[in-house]
Amino acid sequence: DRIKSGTAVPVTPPPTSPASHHRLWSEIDNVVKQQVAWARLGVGESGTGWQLFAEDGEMRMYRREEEVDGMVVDPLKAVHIVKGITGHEVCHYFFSPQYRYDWETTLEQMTVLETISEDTCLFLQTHKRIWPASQRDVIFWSHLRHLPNDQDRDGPDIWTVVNHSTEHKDYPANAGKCVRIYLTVCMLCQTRVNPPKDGAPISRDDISCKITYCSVVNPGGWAPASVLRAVYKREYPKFLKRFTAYVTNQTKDKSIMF
Ligand code: 16C
Repeated sequence: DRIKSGTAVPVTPPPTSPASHHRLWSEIDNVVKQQVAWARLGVGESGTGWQLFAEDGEMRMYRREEEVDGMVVDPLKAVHIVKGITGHEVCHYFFSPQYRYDWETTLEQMTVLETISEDTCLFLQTHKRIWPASQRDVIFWSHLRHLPNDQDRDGPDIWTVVNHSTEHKDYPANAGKCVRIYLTVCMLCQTRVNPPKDGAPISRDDISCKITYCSVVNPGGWAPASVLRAVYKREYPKFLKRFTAYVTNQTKDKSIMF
């Protein structure tokens, strides 16, 4: 009301994200930067230290065997190349709550606890129980970010989604039937475009997306190591194949979202 037309309004630089005034912002920004750097390293030329445990077409999944206090926390890195989709599209479907039940097969219930901004949400999820362990739940913030390639004009932009565990006063850990798990997940995407020679518009045949998916999940409480390793060896490949097929299917008749 007090700003009448013609009144000078102080100009402040725009925030990097609409979420930048939130209490979690400095953590979000730090974890995202770390995770992007970690994902960009890939598994190295020779894959040193990384064990290949699943392979299907262009998809490769690697893990390191690690335990903390006797609990399996094996870090995972996966790389995949999918034709016909962009990194922006992959991240849009991975981040947005309205699609999650379509592709997340281990999910029992998802609640959006807070929409911090259009690129940042707080989620509570319960997942299916694995016998003989207790059911698990998780609270995490999820942040979608576009990193334009300023240095190398021919290099691809990056689109990324980072999910990282946090706490919420209304949902204390291990208070009900679920054991709280702790996770850090990064989906990092680079789109490659093969420009058509005749100057024709770019079609889905001309694009592919390189996906790097990194994850560390701490089961939060007792679960047999053999069961845990058997479950993730089955579930991670299933997830990445199903999810990318979902994105391909959702986007095939839509215009390309670069
Ligand atoms: O990144 C993924 N999804 C995101 C959006 O949901 C988000 C959430 C990740 C939750 C991953 C942990 C889920 C563990 C639940 C237990 C598994 C139930 C299996 C049921 C079989 C009937 O980042 C995609 C995530 C892909 C999930 C792969 C599963 C990884 C298992 C790790 C071991 C968890 C410990 C379970 C202790 C009993």
